[in-house]
Amino acid sequence: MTATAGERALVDPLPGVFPSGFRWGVATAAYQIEGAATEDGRGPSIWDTFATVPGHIADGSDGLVACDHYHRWAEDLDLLEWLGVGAYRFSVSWPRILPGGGSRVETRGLDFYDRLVDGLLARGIDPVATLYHWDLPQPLEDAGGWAERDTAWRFADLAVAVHERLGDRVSSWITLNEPWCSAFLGYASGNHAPGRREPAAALRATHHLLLGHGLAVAALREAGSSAEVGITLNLYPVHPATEDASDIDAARRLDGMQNRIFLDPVLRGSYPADVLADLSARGFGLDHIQPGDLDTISAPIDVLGVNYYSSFCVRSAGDAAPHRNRHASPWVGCDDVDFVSRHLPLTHMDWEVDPDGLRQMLVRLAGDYKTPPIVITENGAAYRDLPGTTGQVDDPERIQFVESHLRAALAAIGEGVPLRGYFLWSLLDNLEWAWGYSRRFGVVHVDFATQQRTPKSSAYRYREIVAANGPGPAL
Ligand code: IFM
Repeated sequence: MTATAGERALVDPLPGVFPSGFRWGVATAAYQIEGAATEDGRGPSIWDTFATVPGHIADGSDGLVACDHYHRWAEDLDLLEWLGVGAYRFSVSWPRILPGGGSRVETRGLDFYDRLVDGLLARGIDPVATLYHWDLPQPLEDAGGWAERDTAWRFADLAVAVHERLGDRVSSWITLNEPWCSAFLGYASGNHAPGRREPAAALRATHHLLLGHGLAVAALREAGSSAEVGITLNLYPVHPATEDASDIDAARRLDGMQNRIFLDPVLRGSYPADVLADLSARGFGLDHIQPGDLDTISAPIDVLGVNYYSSFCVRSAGDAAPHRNRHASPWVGCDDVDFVSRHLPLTHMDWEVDPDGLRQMLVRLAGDYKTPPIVITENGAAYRDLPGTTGQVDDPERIQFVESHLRAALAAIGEGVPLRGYFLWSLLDNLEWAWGYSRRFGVVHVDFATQQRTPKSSAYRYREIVAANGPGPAL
């Protein structure tokens, strides 16, 4: 494909062109990088509490210091400028801004994001702010957390408080990051904070997260915001392992609980009928879904954020489900669904690398839904990156991962998908939730003993790709 006016070719060896204005960025999240967990009036979040319980975080670590970004933010913004990205996706820490979970605003918390946003703009980088990336204030969890309806309104309060301070400079808002993780890892399997294993609460949390999204969209619009607003979902194509009807049904159910339970309410204003029927058949009550909620949830959005890491191949285990009694499956009602290896290359997370799954998911979204423009708000991989003898960090697997996924994104664009941007996860090695610091996703290596940052070879390569394609203005 040859670049036309207004388009620039992705540097060799990636053939193809990204549309003019395509947005190139990197992403992070507050709890994973900020540290300074008790500074400037920040209150405890569910992750601070969760991390105190032995066994919850694989390496026994916590977010007290993390990448010390709270103090080193200027150095980190310099890295962004060096990378040449046009946008930076960060999240605001709810317990820094509303430490008690109520309406008392901690201005020192807002001051931090004020400095960050000004620092980005001074470097010519668009701030993309995520309002919730999993760090619920602990007092709200003490009152029931996302399983309680009231939490949705508290989230809208956060949106208002942040918008009041930053709304004059932030032109892109993401309400929630990956509500699947908040609801299902947090409340069903308990692998994530708050560590509850209550499937019924996970379903309530799902709905209240979605409701919170809708209320936050409304609050931003009511505040007169002309910024683009969207939600970020972690989506996975789900393939049946065989043509057997039971495997096809297993794939349908898993797809329902991973993808459609979020996509349909937001983009169609209804829960998928088959998902509701499955849940009712399994005895789950649905009375938390109240009249009018779905209208709120399906308020028009300007952008759909897609986080893509892998795809799933599943089969029905029938009565032989090996994990059924060992640990709860996060996918409520899917304890009898087994994951089948396709012997694809694995990342350090043991996630199968399937770039074409990204193309498939994007094409499906554009075909099945009336989607607004789509942005890949996260894509990346963890590998065992170690500094070499001269201090350099070579990560050829990550380069291959990113390039292959960019090719898949280009293919999707070629098939008519309105894809407008790509944010690499992540700028820095950071606290990978229940894996602690043992899994490195950054294009910049962090030595957690010294906090020294070293761009990996993938950072140099991404810089080259961005330079060849242009950072692009806001959508
Ligand atoms: O680190 C996470 C991020 O917080 C949310 N999306 C997936 C990433 C890798 O697991």
